[in-house]
Amino acid sequence: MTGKTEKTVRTTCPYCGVGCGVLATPHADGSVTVAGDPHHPSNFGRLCSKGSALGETLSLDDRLLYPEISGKRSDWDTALDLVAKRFSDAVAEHGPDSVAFYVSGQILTEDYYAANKLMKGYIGSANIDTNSRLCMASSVAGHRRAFGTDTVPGTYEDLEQADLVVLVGSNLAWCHPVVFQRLEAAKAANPAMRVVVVDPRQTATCAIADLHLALKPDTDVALFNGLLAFLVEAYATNDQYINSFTEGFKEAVQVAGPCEIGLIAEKTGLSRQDIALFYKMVLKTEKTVTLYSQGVNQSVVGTDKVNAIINTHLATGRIGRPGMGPFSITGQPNAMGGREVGGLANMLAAHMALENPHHRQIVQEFWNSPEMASKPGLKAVDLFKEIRAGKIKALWIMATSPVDSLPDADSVAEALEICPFVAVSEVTRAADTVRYADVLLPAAAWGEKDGTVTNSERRISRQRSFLDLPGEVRPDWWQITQVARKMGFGAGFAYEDPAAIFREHAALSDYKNGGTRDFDIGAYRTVSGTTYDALAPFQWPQEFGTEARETRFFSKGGFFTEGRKGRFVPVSYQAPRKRERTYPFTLNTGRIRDQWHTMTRTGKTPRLTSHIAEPFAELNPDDAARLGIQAADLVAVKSPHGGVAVRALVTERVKPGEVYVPMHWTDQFTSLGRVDAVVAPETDPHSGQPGSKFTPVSVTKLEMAVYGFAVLRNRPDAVPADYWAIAPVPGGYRLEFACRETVDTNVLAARLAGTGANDRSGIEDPAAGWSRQAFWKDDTLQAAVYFSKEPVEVSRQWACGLLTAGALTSCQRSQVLAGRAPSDRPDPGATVCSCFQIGCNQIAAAAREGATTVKAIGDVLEAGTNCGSCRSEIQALLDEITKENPNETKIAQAG
Ligand SMILES: Nc1nc2c(c(=O)[nH]1)N[C@H]1C(S)=C(S)[C@@H](COP(=O)(O)OP(=O)(O)OC[C@H]3O[C@@H](n4cnc5c(=O)[nH]c(N)nc54)[C@H](O)[C@@H]3O)O[C@H]1N2
Ligand SMILES: Nc1nc2c(c(=O)[nH]1)N[C@H]1C(S)=C(S)[C@@H](COP(=O)(O)OP(=O)(O)OC[C@H]3O[C@@H](n4cnc5c(=O)[nH]c(N)nc54)[C@H](O)[C@@H]3O)O[C@H]1N2
Ligand code: SF4
Ligand SMILES: [Mo]
Repeated sequence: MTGKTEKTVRTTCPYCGVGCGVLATPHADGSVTVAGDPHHPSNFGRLCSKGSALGETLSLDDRLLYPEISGKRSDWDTALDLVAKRFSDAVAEHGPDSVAFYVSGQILTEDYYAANKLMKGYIGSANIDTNSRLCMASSVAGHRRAFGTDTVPGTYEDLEQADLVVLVGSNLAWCHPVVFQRLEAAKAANPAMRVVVVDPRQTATCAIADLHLALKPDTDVALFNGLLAFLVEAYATNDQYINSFTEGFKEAVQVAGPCEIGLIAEKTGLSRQDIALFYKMVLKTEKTVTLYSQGVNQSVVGTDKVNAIINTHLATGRIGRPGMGPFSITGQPNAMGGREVGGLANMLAAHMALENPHHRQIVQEFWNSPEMASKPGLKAVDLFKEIRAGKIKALWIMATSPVDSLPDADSVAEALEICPFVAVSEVTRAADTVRYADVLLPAAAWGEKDGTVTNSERRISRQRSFLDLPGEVRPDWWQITQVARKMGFGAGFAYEDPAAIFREHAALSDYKNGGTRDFDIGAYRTVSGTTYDALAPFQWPQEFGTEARETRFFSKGGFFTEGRKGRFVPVSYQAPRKRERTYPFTLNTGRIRDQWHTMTRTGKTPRLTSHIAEPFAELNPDDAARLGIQAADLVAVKSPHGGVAVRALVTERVKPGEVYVPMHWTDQFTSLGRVDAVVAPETDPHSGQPGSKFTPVSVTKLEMAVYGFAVLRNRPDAVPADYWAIAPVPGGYRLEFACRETVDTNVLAARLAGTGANDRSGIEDPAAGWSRQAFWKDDTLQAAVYFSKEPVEVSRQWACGLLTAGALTSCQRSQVLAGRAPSDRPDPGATVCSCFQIGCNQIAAAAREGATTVKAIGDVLEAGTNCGSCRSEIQALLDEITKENPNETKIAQAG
């Protein structure tokens, strides 16, 4: 990796949909410094833990640098010829619907535009779908039902200006940390502001909640239908808004039924008091924002959840004005850009509708397209079912790892085995889906590519390159353009740079628009390369001839339905599936603070893996006791589709009957941790989005004869154990493992330690079943391996520190075998603050010394003072230490 210059470049973070501006400075030694861009209107200089660690994730380890065919190095011409030929042959023999693209909300708008144009306008099929199907599809469907188009009406500022923020199915503190920090700061400045969290689980986000509604999974529609009825019965609706700008109100109210708090309490499992309190807060507060994310979208009733929420905002007219509105926050950096170019199988470019013949005509005319798709293509889950059934002959996957992230993931892997031709564009070799590629196309990564992304508040920002392209990697837009040309579509794909694509995209958005469509960035339809290079972040719409400005939608109607009215959508509550005897738990899945999806980038840096280094299942203490599971035991979580083996994390944060497993771990980091192998492939009937947060599962203790923990200088080629999980640490790796049968600990330890040591020491007590072994190169530790009959109780933070401790004295060497930190260096405990590597024991100690606020902890330990992502966890720790029941006091304050 080499920097182009030492010049600081303004770019945008490649992770979440907050879309923070980043200042990146490459240095001559290959390192890159990153800082928040103080001028970017999304973050004003802030970055979260993932953004702050970006510079540490850019190494070329495991990077794909050259095209490969069947696992052998090739060259671009041969590889692209083959892709073009296999697609053209399949189309010629089996028709356009026999091929497909599966793309991602992590490619840039220019990449996405080209892919969508090639499939829908030139190949003539709508078989292009994207991982946004797993992410935003229910919001898209809900928006289109209510607004006639996929529009997010508000802005981030609304959250700051609101007096009530309702977070539904969103762990904002961990998943959109910078927006969370903006909210936190606004709440501190406005003591009247209230925050309500609606989530079955107690999350880090609850640290700022005045009220946490831990409802039963998938009962949100009952809660929001009840709210609509409550507002109607309290005469709190905005009749002028309803009458002038909307339709369908009466029917929606009728279907929602009367507000019977007792019944709602029964359905949702919430107390009557909490429900009444919540409803009254909404009633009283004009400036209400309801922000929602995957607890809403990823559900078989996701679209209904979205409309149940939107109905309450239409009924009160609280939409599109400062401080109010329904707000679907996006996950990926370019989820919105993908929607703008029509990357979903049922959409058309520039927010036009595939099912609308007039729209199809506009796009075909503009593209001068030979063959337009005329019916929706296959949505992701169906697409992979069809692939498995042999119907799809050629598939191109780009910037997503379906064998990890799609439900019923083992069947997805089988589908890829069956598919006659699979091309994968990727940046890394260490991604599970790469195994299934016939052709591997090395893609340019963040820092190497140029283009635009759109964040959750419709703000378009530039990603700019500041590194040279390593090896032969090429950006995704280039790959698509080349294949299109080789398929004979050169005239439509004459682009020489991303600016040319952006210009065309902008021109299409204003082509025959005249205010009939929400997405309009006509102001950029003639943008020059230089202006594009210097493009400052702007919000859409920005019509031709207008200046960039702050924009909101629908305060005075102007919806994009036929009659320009907003639509109330009647939604009836459907009780979630009952738990069966064999699968008595509900599996909930999602994210953790410091990892990004399948960890191909965030899993590379010790700073980010130090927060949580192993896959886990959060289990309620009552369930754990009943099942004979203790903290740190290993458990199997299984459904009829598949299973995972993960560490038990026994916690009150989840309710009895529920279990939470993160989505991040793949075969690259653990033995059996791909949670989507367990998730059922059931989808919402309107959006096709899978219900990734609700799968009936069983949970059982895994009986292990031997447990182990090791710190290793080098990563072993294979771990001969039934369970293992590995993570990088400074100077090497940490490894957790366990074996069902007893093992020869000497042999296993030596296998893990690998070569490189010239000395070995060890102690063991075979009767008690433990053994500890250390491998040395002179006096420097190469590996320390600990075995026990029970989960190993060695301080992880201390042991990991041994790899960077250099040469050790004989006294220190004996401490390694004792498995204990010396008393003058107390165990810091599990890392809470990843920026300053501060552990929970250090925070507890400081709290006992009187530092009982987050600020005081920051003053003494620095923890929480850089990116701030850990502040809600510090607060939770302090609450625990000071033995305050946060929810009770906060409810009392709010009431
Ligand atoms: N650290 C980190 N941040 C990320 C990402 C990441 O991988 N790591 N990914 C990004 C992406 S692509 C996305 S889409 C976003 C996702 O951001 P979020 O949606 O905030 O994250 P999740 O953890 O998937 O799920 C949110 C919450 O939904 C709750 N939930 C489950 N079932 C229900 C239910 O029935 N009702 C309600 N009300 N809530 C429920 C879960 O308990 C969980 O706490 O995060 C983005 N940001
Ligand atoms: N059970 C469960 N499953 C889920 C979810 C859940 O909450 N629970 N969430 C769902 C959601 S919301 C999402 S968004 C998905 C995310 O799931 P995925 O999209 O599968 O996850 P990523 O790890 O982000 O995959 C991106 C891949 O693209 C590669 N890449 C990075 N940059 C580039 C580039 O510029 N070009 C190319 N060609 N490749 C690149 C990365 O190395 C990585 O392998 O998971 C979904 N699956
Ligand atoms: S909040 Fe964090 S991950 Fe999201 S864009 Fe900002 S820095 Fe990146
Ligand atoms: Mo997502």
